[in-house]
Amino acid sequence: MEQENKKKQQLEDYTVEDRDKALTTNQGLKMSEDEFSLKVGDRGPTIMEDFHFREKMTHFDHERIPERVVHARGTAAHGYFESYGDASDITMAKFLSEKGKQTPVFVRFSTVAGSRGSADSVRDARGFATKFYTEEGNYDLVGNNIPVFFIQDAIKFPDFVHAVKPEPHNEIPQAQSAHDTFWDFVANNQEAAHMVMWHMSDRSIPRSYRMMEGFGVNTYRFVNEDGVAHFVKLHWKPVLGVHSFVWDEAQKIAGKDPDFHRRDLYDAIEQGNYPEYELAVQLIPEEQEFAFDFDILDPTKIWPEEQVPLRKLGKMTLNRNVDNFFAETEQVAFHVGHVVPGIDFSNDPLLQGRLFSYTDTQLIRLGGPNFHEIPINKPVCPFHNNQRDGYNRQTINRGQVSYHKNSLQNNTPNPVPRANGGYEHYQEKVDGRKIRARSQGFEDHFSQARLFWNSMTPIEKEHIMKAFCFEVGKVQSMDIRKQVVEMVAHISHDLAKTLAEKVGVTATIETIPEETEMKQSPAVSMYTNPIRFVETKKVAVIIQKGEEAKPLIEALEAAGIVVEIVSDRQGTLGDVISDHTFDTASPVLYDGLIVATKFEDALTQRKVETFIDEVYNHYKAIGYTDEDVIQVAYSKAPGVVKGLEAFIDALATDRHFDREYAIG
Ligand code: HDE
Repeated sequence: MEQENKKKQQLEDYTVEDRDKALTTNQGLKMSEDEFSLKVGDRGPTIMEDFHFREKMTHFDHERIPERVVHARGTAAHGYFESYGDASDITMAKFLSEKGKQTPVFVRFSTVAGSRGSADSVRDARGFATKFYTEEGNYDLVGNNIPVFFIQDAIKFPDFVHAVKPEPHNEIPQAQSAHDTFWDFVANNQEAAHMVMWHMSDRSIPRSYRMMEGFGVNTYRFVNEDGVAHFVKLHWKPVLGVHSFVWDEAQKIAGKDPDFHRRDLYDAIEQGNYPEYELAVQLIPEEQEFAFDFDILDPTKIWPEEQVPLRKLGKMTLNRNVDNFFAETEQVAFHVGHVVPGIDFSNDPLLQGRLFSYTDTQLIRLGGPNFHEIPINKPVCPFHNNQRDGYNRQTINRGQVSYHKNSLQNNTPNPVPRANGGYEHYQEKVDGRKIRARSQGFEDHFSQARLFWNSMTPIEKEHIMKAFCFEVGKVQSMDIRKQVVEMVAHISHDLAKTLAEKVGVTATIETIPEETEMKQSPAVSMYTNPIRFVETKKVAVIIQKGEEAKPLIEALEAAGIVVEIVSDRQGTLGDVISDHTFDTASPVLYDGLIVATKFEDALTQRKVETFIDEVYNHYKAIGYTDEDVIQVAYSKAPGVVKGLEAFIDALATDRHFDREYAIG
């Protein structure tokens, strides 16, 4: 249960209710008319005097701010984090210091490449950025749903982003990596190999923001009161488990409901189905920095969970939607440098560059240095310093003094020592020559790409292979296709051979030595230990008459399933309400389907069958009430079942992939 939420209280001071109020200008002047501009005669020109018109139009003309250069498309929610216990043995961060301690949070999920108006279900990594409003200041954990990244050094980030964004000459394609510049970048910057394997896997088409993991990606440090430090990687584990679309479905959803993930999160929270994620940490003591066969500072490497186990620290619950998308979701400003005592950095060269980029980008995006005063970004603890002025300054700092050191104000605001909560950077000893080079430990680009491939179940391998064929098949340049195949041959000859054949290139695969070592990390597979559940899954029920459907619908709802009725019309059907027709609903928007009727009208029945086909082709659970309503071939297939109990069981399995081999 959530206790008092300080952030919620703070935001209330800024939240305005416009309902039942008189319309005024921004100066508070009540207006008698808002439909007509001030004119000379009712057919004459508008006159300059019309301050109301000018104010309204000028405000409108300036409504837009630049979208985020990456992660432009996102959605967010409020919630709280609760610590499982006392983690003071590893970090002095106060929000982790006692069991049951709660901290308000704000989380923004996003896609990376697409513009603000692009579709949610595209193939992409997802951002997972959390702002903890702690008593010691804001702590931002700015992560993704994939644990590695495309590049090793931040200086390449502009190149990578230029390559994945729409191509500059014609701004095509939107929110997709299936184009020449992306794959040209990958083939020529082979540190991307591991990330590309994750990107081609089902991880990059998550079913829901509620059902994906989050990873800090970079290596950070935890430091305790005694100054003892560990290298750490941070993880979010969704309580519902990790679940994905299939590719054909994801592409169709992009058209049928481009807001799918946004809507899914919003609806779940409105319905009281609060998404939950556990925060976990992997710890490597300082003295074991070089004890692994990968470099622990390399952001293209995971720390296999089997080698470095997870320690769970607490749970986050998202329980409140935003009141205003722009004010909160759009204006929230995350930064990896927003830390609290006990959390510190490593020399991971991607992280070092991120430490510069995040504040810098807010300056242009939010229009100046006072973005920390925007309500969503404001800490819930007091903040005092000698920074002053700038565009849109809101704080009214009283007094004569805005400098340090001073005597007029008894030398305050004053820095405080670590013992009193002052942040002190970890005193790492660093020694070296200035050099622009890749560290030797960062040179191996393929071992973990292979580790990932070897850890996949057959169906995951097949999906990766198909994703490669799709993406590389969209590349126009045959030379780039060939380069990608040759790169993939360093990961798996089988994968490279299939790819070469499917995309029509002859590549020199045999000359690349085939790796025989078959290391695995089962934790990276989505399907090795899937979590089965039905609560919050969305099911369409096809009926004609309401009377017979009510008990069925009530039973589904009692199991926590979200039900929508689809029929040949909307509105009252007996004692239930039909939500959709076959035109307003789409089979790709549901996790499962129950067919409870057959329509006499041939055209309508054709629509039902098309609906069933699509749910079937995406391997989703299908229930039927009677043999007459379903085709015989389907009724014998895995995951197509008669009766409620069998359906609930079938729905708990996300996808019945064995269907592909059962018939057809
Ligand atoms: Fe970001 N990233 N990033 N990034 N990133 C931004 O900041 C950057 C990286 C991530 O919901 C930008 O406010 C550099 C890794 C998320 O508001 C920008 C590098 C990871 C979000 C920026 C990286 C991320 C951003 C754009 C390589 C996973 C959205 C707008 C050195 C751990 C946050 C903004 C939100 C946003 C820079 C790489 C996650 C430009 C230079 C790795 C979730 O500052």
